Amino acid sequence: MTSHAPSKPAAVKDGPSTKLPDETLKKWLYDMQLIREFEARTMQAYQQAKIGGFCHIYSGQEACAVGTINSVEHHDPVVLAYRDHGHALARGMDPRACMAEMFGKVTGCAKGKGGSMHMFDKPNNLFGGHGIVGAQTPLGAGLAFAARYEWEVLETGPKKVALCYLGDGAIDQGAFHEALNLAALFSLPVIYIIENNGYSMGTAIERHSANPHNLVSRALGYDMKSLEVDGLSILNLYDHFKPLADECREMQKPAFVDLKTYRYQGHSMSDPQKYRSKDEVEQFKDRDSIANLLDHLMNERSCMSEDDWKAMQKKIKGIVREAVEYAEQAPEPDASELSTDVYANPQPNLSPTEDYRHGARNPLL
Ligand SMILES: Cc1ncc(C[n+]2csc(CCOP(=O)(O)OP(=O)(O)O)c2C)c(N)n1
Ligand SMILES: [Mg+2]
Repeated sequence: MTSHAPSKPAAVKDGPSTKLPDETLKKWLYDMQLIREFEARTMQAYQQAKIGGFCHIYSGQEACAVGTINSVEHHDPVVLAYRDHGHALARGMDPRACMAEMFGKVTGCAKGKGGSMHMFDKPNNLFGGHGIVGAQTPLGAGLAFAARYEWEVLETGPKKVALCYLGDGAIDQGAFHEALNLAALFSLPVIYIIENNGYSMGTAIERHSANPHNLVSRALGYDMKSLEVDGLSILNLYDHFKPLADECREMQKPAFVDLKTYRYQGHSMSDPQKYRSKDEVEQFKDRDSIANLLDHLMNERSCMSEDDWKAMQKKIKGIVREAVEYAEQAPEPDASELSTDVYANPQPNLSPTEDYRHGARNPLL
């Protein structure tokens, strides 16, 4: 049994979330419930063999994606691991494109070629889900390098901060530490967000990681700012994460965040979950992030009624049902698509300047 999460959410006292309008918090509730409903229908479609391949469900972790993505600007790049449907929806991906991708259909966000683990959406600055554990961590540094280079050297873009998500199972990967080192050395504006759900597949964090209750100590080794926060309360998360994200953008420097969370479903759709008890899952469900925010809106802000909540749930059910129908009806990709998109086209606006290409000193050092 994992013991990684704090026992109850920390209270919010005059944090930045208290100044947010009711409508913003209602939109967060909507986004979290959209993810929850989307995942329920994804599981159903998977069980009906309409979705194939690996599929990892995000239910339980919704506050992490919604709280962090809403702490930054839409132009800030996001890169993540394979448990990626929730982030894609929180970033604004059309649920139909997300579902069609899982169905392997041509109208999916990656033309049906990526599937569940590879949600990619350039217009929404979402640089993909990645299946190799930790593989996205150097990409996070690279996205931050490009962003800072565009802002500082080319003077073609605003100050940005990149968000790079990974699981607790990725923090002991070599690539992760190499990326942290470079992010600190080059002062890259990237936040490494550990969605610490306490398990790497069926292995509890106490069994897969040394010093499992002090993940932020990894950041100390790189003299990097860090934060450990309860990721089940979206308000608490926002109150701590938002100022950090603002600081990373302003100072153009990296940070490391240990977000304590929990997943309700198994690691993937084919996990019998023998490594944890039903009681443990129920204990976390008692602290559910959606119920937590709903309670705040109904009883503390008094800006939502039972009927409002029912109407919101009904609307979301309709949107997700429509996404499934859209995915079912969309055409399969043509066989000729097998040999397209294998290599990327050069990205002229990300090319280094001539000086830098010919071995000049890294302009960001
Ligand atoms: C380099 C590498 N090693 C092993 C795997 C197999 N694998 C897939 S997911 C996973 C667990 C990762 O857990 P975590 O990072 O905590 O993410 P979570 O599934 O909890 O979101 C492992 C070991 C892999 N995909 N890549
Ligand atoms: Mg994990």
